[in-house]
Amino acid sequence: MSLLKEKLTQVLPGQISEISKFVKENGDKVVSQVTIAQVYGGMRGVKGLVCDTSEVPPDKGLIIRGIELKDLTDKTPEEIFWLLLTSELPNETELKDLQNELDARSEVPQYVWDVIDAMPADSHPMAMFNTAVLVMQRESVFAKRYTEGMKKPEYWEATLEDSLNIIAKLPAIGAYVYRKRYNKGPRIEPKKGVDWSENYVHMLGLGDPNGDFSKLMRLYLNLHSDHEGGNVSAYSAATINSALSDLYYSLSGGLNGLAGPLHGLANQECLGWILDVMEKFGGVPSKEDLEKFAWDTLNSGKVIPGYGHAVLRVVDPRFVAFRAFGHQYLSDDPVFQTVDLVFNVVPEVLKQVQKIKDPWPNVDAGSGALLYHYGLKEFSYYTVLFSISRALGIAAQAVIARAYGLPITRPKSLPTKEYMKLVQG
Ligand code: CMX
Repeated sequence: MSLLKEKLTQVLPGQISEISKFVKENGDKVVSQVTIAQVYGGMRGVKGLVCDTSEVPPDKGLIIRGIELKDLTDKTPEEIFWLLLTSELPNETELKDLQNELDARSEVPQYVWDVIDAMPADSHPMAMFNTAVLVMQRESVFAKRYTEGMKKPEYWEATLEDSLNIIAKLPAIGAYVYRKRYNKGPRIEPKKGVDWSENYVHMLGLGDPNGDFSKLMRLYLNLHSDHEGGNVSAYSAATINSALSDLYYSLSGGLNGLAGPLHGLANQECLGWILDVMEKFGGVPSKEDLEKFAWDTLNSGKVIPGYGHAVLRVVDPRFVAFRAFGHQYLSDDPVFQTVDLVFNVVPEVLKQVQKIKDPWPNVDAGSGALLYHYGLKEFSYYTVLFSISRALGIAAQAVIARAYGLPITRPKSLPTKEYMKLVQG
């Protein structure tokens, strides 16, 4: 048995009995009221979901299992995955064991490469990546064991198996999508004995002479892993998984949501916006030029990508971490300098637009410039990186949900005329 499964076998029963006691004793307590504005406003702020892996207080940003992100930026994604699942960081032996598990499960079936090869050459990388996840559904341990009559208390174990099997393969799949989609040459075989992020960098084939790109990749795959339960990708995946559709179906579904320009795809849009600015002004713009460009974007009815958030009301700590990396490793890079200037100018512009609730940068505002610096210049690819990371959170949330025995998700909808009647009393 893997040390991760052993740990979960120890910690889950206590959490499950605490929750069942809590619900039994407090089942009729009211925790949220819903206004008509919220019904027609994407359910903003409506408390009605549970997510124990992480939380996002509007004034703080991401907290994973009680630890603020700023205290986790030096961790590897594997450590974050362990933390999301178990509420503790792994010790050295546990981490090594998890990395060995991932190594052992990393071989991607040949048919996945064949399916990617068969897709039109101009497919979006997200369509290629999500198709690859979905096509592997036939490997699902959960689906197989479910048809064999698996008992409900075992659902989480089968979901953990699917999680490890999928996560182990994502760097190779993501790297191949990159090489295939942008004609970078043949697939590169994984390396043995390196961590998840370094292996991904190796398989992308862009080179990493001093190891800095692998450092960025560790940070990138760490920072995008989880963002509580109500964002589009996490919520969609959890809803699909609640129907006991296995993790291949639910992860692929959630990642399709991540492919939207208001969610994960914003990181590709964001670098595009920065490069447009630089092209227009022949390099790093002046403050005045940038301010005008921002207003032109807004006045043309477009959003400024990388700014604003549905929940956050402060600078996203994930942006803070990327910016710190930029200052440490590439402060001379003009694209990064432009990102930094945008951070100084755009919030002041957005503050003047009354309807915008959060004028601050989100996770997508700076990451593209860093990837660009290390030679990953095809920004339509960036959401694939986000997906590889977000798979950690989606998988962890699914394991926990199945351990808690949460039922199928089924909120209530009403026609507009019924809401009108309700309001009229
Ligand atoms: N530029 C221009 N307008 C913006 C804006 C921005 N960066 N952020 C918000 N607004 C607008 C909204 O489009 C909305 O306008 P309408 O009422 O005309 O539709 C209005 O301000 C109110 O929006 P809000 O309540 O402040 O924000 P929402 O919760 O509705 O939306 C988000 C949040 C992220 C979709 C929005 O801020 C946005 O579109 N930002 C740019 C895209 C982006 O960076 N997305 C990545 C988010 C990170 C992630 O993936 O989770």
